[in-house]
Amino acid sequence: MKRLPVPDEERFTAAAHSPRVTARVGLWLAITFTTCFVTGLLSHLIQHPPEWFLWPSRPIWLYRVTQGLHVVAGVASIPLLLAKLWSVYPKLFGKPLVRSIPHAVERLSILVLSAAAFFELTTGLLNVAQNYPWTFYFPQVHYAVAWVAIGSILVHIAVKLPVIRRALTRRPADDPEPPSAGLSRRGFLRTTWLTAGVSVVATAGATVPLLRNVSGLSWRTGNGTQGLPVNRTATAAGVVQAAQATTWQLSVVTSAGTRTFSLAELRALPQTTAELPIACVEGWSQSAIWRGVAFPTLLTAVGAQPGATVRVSSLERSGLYGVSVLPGEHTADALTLLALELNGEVLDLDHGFPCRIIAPSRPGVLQTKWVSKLEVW
Ligand SMILES: Nc1nc2c(c(=O)[nH]1)N[C@H]1C(S)=C(S)[C@@H](COP(=O)(O)O)O[C@H]1N2
Ligand SMILES: [Mo]
Repeated sequence: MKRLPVPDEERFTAAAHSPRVTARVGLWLAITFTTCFVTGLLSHLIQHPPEWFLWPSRPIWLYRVTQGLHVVAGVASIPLLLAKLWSVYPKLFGKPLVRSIPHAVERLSILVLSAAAFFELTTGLLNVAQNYPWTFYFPQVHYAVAWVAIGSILVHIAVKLPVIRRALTRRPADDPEPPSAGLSRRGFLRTTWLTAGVSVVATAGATVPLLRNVSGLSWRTGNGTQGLPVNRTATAAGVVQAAQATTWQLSVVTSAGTRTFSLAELRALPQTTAELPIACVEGWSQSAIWRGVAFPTLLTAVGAQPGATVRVSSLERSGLYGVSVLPGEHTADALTLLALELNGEVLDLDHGFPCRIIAPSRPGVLQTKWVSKLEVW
């Protein structure tokens, strides 16, 4: 007698190839991906604000938290995604390849979803680890693919809802562990949570001061002059001479004309001291004590209104971060500083000497260093 061939799908006997496991890991993945999407969208909007968008300057740690969450949730997603793919991969061998139109849509959406998710996690991780290997290309593509990822996740969840509901509501007694050598479902899930947890702790120190010493992978914290990391040095920015020139002055352009200030004149204005974090889009953040001229003070001194929009230009001509715009919420905030000092010393050249922007709840990329011109709109 001829034996029936074993269906391909059933050759995979590990306990973790089960909807119970897939749905549980999937639930967590949905949470981490949504967190990444929302916080990433916020970061994008802050850097490219449309007319209707308003990002508050308080609490001062707001961006530090949203961007820290972005990176931590992204890191946690890596083991979760791998675990989920591992639990479902035998399905890829299911035959026939396409059973119906909905089934075809489902398979296609899973392909797009996995590709987009992998792309987001690897580009994000490399960006965090390597300090802008793709300066310009990265943020745009990472942002565009995020929409593809979230869209295909929604399709996937909609299609799978009945399976997900069944898998999450059935009691283990109704769905006993299959007899199999190797890791049980529970063991697999525990290993997955543990790996995700360890990954989080390993990177969270980049933004959570208490974890700094246990986070092996908290890149770029504490190294750099005056106790703060430096992403772009004065040498890399090509501003060493211009920043130290005795002729340096700050131009402030208003509708009434241009006022210039020497460094001594800036120092003679009333000074404000504030503890504020630098919160880089890469996820690291670190607090420091800054001292300088508050924007409301500076704007009043040139006859402009606090709350006006200010365009900030750096001495740096080549880079992408040489110009930034301070919106009204920030120029009206007494903690938005044109900083002259850091941690009790004159600003180091690498931190933006003679002066730099430091404002509460703002991405690091917008904390422009080596400022030379302010235009008040
Ligand atoms: N002119 C200029 N300002 C800049 C940058 C830059 O490349 N050029 N990098 C920004 C980025 S990405 C960050 S995170 C902060 C880091 O500030 P720090 O080097 O003082 O820590 O500076 C910001 N200011
Ligand atoms: Mo940054």
